[in-house]
Amino acid sequence: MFRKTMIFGASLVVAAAGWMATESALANSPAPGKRHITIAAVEPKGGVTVDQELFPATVPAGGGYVLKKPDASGRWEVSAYRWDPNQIIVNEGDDVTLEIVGINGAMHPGMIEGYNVAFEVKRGHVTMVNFKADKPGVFRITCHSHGPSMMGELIVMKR
Ligand SMILES: [Cu+2]
Repeated sequence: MFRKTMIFGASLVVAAAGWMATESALANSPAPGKRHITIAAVEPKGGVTVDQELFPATVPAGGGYVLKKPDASGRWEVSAYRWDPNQIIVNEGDDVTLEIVGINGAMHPGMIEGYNVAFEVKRGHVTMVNFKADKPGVFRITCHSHGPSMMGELIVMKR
């Protein structure tokens, strides 16, 4: 009986510690700070020959999806331009720096909608984008040349 009580008591302590950790995380959202996030402009690619998989008729328009017709050996390729990562989460009030490197694609004319922050990313170059996250909400990060696949989200959590 004593042993059972001890185990039960220990479980209660563990449960209480877990509850307190959750409560304190919710109660103390971090003070506004500096955030530095690295993003890459990339183009993942896949390919196969027509004897294994049929060549698809189309991909969505906009420049973000690229479909290469079968070559002499019957191999076709598909790729999509992307921001990687494509979801950026910060807290309201943060000073944000996005360090964006161009890996694939000659140039990406980008925009954070709602914040009216425009930028250009060139292959082999690093573009620094600085702004204060003073408006909570979800804002699209677009590339004018590679829609709809090169679309990310800036999520600014309300303080
Ligand atoms: Cu682009």
